[in-house]
Amino acid sequence: MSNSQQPPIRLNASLACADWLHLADDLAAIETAGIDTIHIDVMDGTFVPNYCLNLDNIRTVRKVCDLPMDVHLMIERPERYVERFAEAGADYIVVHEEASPHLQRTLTQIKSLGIKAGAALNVHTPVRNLEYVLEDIDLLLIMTVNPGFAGQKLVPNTLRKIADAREMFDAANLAVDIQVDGNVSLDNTADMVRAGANWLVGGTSSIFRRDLTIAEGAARLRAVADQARAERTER
Ligand code: S6P
Ligand code: MG
Repeated sequence: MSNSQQPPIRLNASLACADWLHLADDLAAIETAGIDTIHIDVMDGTFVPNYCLNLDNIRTVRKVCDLPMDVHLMIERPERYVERFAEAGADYIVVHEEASPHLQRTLTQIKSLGIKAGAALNVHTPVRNLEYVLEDIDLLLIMTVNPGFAGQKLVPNTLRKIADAREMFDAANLAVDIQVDGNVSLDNTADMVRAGANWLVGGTSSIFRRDLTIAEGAARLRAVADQARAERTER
């Protein structure tokens, strides 16, 4: 597959990092800033040592925001809940390979609800674990930190994993979105995009920084990503 067929760069705002005391303002700013999607982190306190957003949060956001929502389920046995997240308004549901004993069945279940299906990989999980479900995936989420918390540092070996994943999709002639999640900062984004990522989850290190507005953070993230994509295309 040629580089010109790579999926487009997309900016994704990680809503857990928004200012929840002024959520309506932040949602309006996200839409005005030209951000493509809203990233919803869901945690169960077991698969990851934390709790985060929930079904009611998604329903509330859906009422006031038209942007597509991707729901990142960091929960054990996600197949128990995908129907409810679909009903709540998810456009993409992403489940972890490590939490889904019958991943192919769960991806098929998500698609049967009329929404896009994604698989997520923890830092230590190799891309080859997805080798036999490539055609079932609309989106691959590569964790670039250990899931559970915002504000962490990039695990550097995950850059190699992004490149391995893009190579695997190219070899299969599939233009699948590769989403990166965790410390997708203004410094790290160029390396991620050059490696083959196209869908960027922005949290405290880019879109929701204390020293920048949402519009400024998003504009800088987009500029860094576009430049890196141009460099990748020239290769
Ligand atoms: C982490 C979660 C992520 C974070 C996001 C934070 O478990 O899945 O979506 O919310 O990565 O971004 P940052 O820039 O603070 O690392
Ligand atoms: Mg996430």
